[in-house]
Amino acid sequence: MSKKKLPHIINIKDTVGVERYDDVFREYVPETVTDFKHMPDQNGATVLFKTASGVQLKVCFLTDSIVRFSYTYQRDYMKDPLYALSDKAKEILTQGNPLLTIETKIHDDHFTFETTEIKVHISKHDLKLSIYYRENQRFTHKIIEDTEGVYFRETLHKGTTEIRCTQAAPRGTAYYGLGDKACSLDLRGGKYENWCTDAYGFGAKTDPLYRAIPFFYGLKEGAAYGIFFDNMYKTYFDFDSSQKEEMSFAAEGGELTYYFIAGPELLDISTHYAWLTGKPELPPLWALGFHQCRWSYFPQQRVTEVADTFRRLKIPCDAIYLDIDYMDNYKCFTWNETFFPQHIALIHQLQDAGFQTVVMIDPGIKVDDDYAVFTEGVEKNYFLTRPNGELMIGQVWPGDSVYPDFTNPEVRRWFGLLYEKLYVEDGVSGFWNDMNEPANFKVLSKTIADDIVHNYENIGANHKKIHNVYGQQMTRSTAEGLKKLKPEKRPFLLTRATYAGGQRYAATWTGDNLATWEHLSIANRQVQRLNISGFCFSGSDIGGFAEKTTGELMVRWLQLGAFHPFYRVHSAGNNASGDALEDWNIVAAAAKIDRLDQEPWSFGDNYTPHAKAAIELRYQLLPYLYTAFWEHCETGKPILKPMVFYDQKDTQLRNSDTEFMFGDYLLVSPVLKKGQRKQVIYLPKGIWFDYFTNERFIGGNKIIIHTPLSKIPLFVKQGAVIPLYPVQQFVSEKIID
Ligand code: MIG
Repeated sequence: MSKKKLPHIINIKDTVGVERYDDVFREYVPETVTDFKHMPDQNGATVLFKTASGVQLKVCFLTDSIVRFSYTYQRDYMKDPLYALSDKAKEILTQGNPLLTIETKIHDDHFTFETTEIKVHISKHDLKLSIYYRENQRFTHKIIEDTEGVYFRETLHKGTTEIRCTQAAPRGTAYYGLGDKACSLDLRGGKYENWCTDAYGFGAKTDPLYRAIPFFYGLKEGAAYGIFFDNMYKTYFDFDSSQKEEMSFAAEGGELTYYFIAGPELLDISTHYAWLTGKPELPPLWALGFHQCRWSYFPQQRVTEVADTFRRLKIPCDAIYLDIDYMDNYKCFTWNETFFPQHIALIHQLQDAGFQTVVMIDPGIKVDDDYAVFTEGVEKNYFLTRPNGELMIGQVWPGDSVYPDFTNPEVRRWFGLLYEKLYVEDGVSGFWNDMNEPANFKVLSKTIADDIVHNYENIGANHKKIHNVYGQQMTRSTAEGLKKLKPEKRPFLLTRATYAGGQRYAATWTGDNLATWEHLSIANRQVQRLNISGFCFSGSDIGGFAEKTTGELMVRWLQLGAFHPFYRVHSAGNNASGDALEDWNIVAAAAKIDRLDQEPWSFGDNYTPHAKAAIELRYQLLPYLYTAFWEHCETGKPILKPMVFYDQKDTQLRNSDTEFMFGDYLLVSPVLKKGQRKQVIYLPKGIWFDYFTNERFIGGNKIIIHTPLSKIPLFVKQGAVIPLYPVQQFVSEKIID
């Protein structure tokens, strides 16, 4: 009799006798409720359920519109520091919300909990839940519903390997959010992953990308809800890819914790989400001006030349960036004295001409016994180690490199103060944290290993758990350090990787895109999506990072970028991705033939005036943008809004991702195609005026607008007051804020 061949990992239920296996898994789902209690002192806002299978659920109402569900099959809940949450939300989670009253009812086979906004219905048989909105006063409008509900899988060797929650995805429901995804606006029908990745040269279908923002909106028949799945592990979202009218969110470990956020307005969900995960501080006004960047401007005469050209051509600009080549051998916090022999004089000279200097700081610290950041960090145990205690050495720009453990509070303090010389003595105004996914060359995973050890606020965790927050905690360290070094200043910080809540610390850009027309559309979608995912202060590399751009593409991109809160030209020039380090000589040789300049004037007289006009428009609109940004900081309302956020009942807007609202009153319709000189635009309800000609249009209709290269279609909503500034060459040239 031949023995049945078993898979490597089998269900513990299928094991027999003394037979042994590579690994064995078991599954947990909630079963009948065996115990139910209100946690003391929280107005009935936190309740704990235990079930026969050992799975428990803690439900906590934070506000009338935000409720947290947390399931575990372990005996106790983890004491996670909750990196995503705002201080206020954390306080309420531990101390309760004194303003909240919850009405609890125990029925034969279920429990119900009511706030002013929602009713939560939980089954006594299997903890499956559904949530209702009011409809004519009564809670009869079901907005979400567990189908399979909650599931956990663990193996004897690995512990938790999968957690998942499956809910209904009724036909007609659209899904939005998830941060920086490059695909079309409505996520329905797709599967997505969150795992911060150095995604050089990504495309519309590349996933995962640089950021992990596990927050989405669902919109069905005009009513919306939000779910923030606060799990730092690699997370997966499936919005009915198999067309069974089911959606799920899953992760490779941890507890199953998510926040349900009530609408029914999409915009209310945005503001509730911002309350939950925090809002940024208002940036300094110069940070909303135009920024010029390249990999890299050096030596220092080249920087002066670029700055002088802006002023000579009268093209407004507020910031110039120094990419990695300002450093000595890619050592963070040092200067290359050959390229920048008088860097302090340079920075002052730039400042006198109205330019702020922004420089890059990477997490990879060069292994070098003559480099104090390395030796001090080693001595104090500040760098990541392997499980056996060995220092973890990776490969990034400096070659052999170590990585600070930003989940250690002491390391965060130390690293944050390393900026002192650059920020306080040298006069650098802003910083740029790159490569903080964290990136690691040479290996297929592009990052460091799952078993690398982190301090994690003295709780301890491996990299598998920390990966998605590494960049976020780096920006926390930087932002807190800058704040300490100059408490009177609002710092400017830009980051590539981050996690939900990271908007409290840094602006973000979409990473290494390409100089193609498709990427112009991608940038348009990504920045809208980042705005509704908490990250308003975002933008793309204008003109495209890799490959050679054209004058027309550059102009169209500068026109779109004028409406992106972060407005920066950046390009790789003739540099190559880290993977191509071996080809360095070839790349250097190519650079001599064509430097691939990407300044607003680099494409000749047919284009420079249009490039300049786009930047001038931005400077005129600065008080309008600053006001919208201030409102965002106060209320959490996004600055850019996909059109469906303008009128969520208008089904024509459901998957519309060309036009968007800039603030509350301006509708922008960027030109995204080569040679396009006419654009068909669907204007939603309301009365609209062409910003440039004052022509009046009635919404609810398609219109056709001529789009010569000089024009980006822009419409003002009736009744709006748009504050404008005169054109300035930098933000405080004529008007002192
Ligand atoms: O491996 O610092 O996304 O903006 O110019 C490439 C060089 C490292 C990647 C960033 C890009 C930056 C480049 N960096």
